[in-house]
Amino acid sequence: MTLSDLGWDDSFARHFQIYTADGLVPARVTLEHKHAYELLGADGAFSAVCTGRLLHHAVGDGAVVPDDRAELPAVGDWVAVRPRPFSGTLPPGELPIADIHAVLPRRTKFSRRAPGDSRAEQIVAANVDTIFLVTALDENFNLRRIERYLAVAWESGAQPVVVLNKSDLPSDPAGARAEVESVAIGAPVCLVSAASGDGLDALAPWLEPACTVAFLGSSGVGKSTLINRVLGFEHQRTGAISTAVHKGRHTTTHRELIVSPSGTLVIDTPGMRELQLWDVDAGALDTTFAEVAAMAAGCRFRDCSHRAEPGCAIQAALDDGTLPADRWQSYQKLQREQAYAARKSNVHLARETKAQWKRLHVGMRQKARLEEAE
Ligand SMILES: Nc1nc2c(ncn2[C@@H]2O[C@H](COP(=O)(O)OP(=O)(O)OP(=O)(O)O)[C@@H](O)[C@H]2O)c(=O)[nH]1
Ligand SMILES: [Mg+2]
Ligand SMILES: [Zn+2]
Repeated sequence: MTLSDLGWDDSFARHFQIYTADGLVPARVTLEHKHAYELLGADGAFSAVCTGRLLHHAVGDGAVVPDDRAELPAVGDWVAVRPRPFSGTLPPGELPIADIHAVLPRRTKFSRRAPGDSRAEQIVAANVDTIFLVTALDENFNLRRIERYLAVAWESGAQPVVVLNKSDLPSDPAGARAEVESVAIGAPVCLVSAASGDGLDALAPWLEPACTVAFLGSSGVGKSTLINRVLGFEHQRTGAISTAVHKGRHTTTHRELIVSPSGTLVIDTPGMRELQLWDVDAGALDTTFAEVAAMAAGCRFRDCSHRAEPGCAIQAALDDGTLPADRWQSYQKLQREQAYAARKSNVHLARETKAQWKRLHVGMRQKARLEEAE
């Protein structure tokens, strides 16, 4: 495999230039364990760990700064590595080892607030071209969740495509699709059944060689089943062994990048229980809710709060039903969450800046003292 088969391009090559003199080589992260990674490069696969320096930089000056986890490699990342020299032959099944020295700037990133830590950003997948937002047409079906996923997907920089799976289940799949189309502005909607194979051809335009596509969505919607279909073989075991409370289910536990036989770079992810916004800017919300933003532009007052002002286009649209009340509520909810996330990350940023100043200051004082002593 060449680097371009793995999605490498001129822009990554430019960012990599500073590492070539050190004898580092580029590779892409294909699997993320807790503290170890698997990589794929021009010379094949590696098992890899981060250098102390990368970890140290990532976690700050001794103190663990959770936000900076986002600076550590994630699946889909391009990294600069040094393969460890070894002689002889490796035992079967074992990969040569490499040390990760740096993470190249990401072209796109899908991130969320890390569960259980409101200040930490978690990168779900990096350098993705297309995001398949997978929902199942079963009891999991929820328009509001789709809006939430779309907002994060637009922010990521990748193209979102809504994949409605399990079209074999409902009595009116076309009706469900129309409902989704009414909220998924700017994102194609594909109706498929991974079980029967129906509609899968519609995904082909995004499954080009050397393109990276990530499957995201709640647990059990059929991401791995769809991926097995795309690959044409069973990479991940899926499905229920016993239906009793998900016991024995082959639920995906790791984020993983798989190269399909036709050369598409496919990322499987474990189902997400919560998708809390992380630094989604107002622009991504306005893309997701394009028609709401357009309506609001028609309000008489530019700073209209859309509550009781005269000439409020939003209130008028709510009254005559052009704007469904639950879509408006969903927009407001995500807006509040976005404002909250922005405040949180600003507080953290302010604290970081202060810490940096302090370090700089201490450094300067030390230098002055040394100069005095000389
Ligand atoms: N009826 C029906 N069932 C499906 C379809 N696609 C997947 N399933 C079933 O849905 C269940 C979950 O499928 P998975 O592919 O494991 O779901 P997943 O999204 O990968 O789940 P996690 O790995 O936990 O995130 C399995 O029992 C599949 O057989 C479909 O199109 N129709
Ligand atoms: Mg899975
Ligand atoms: Zn208004």
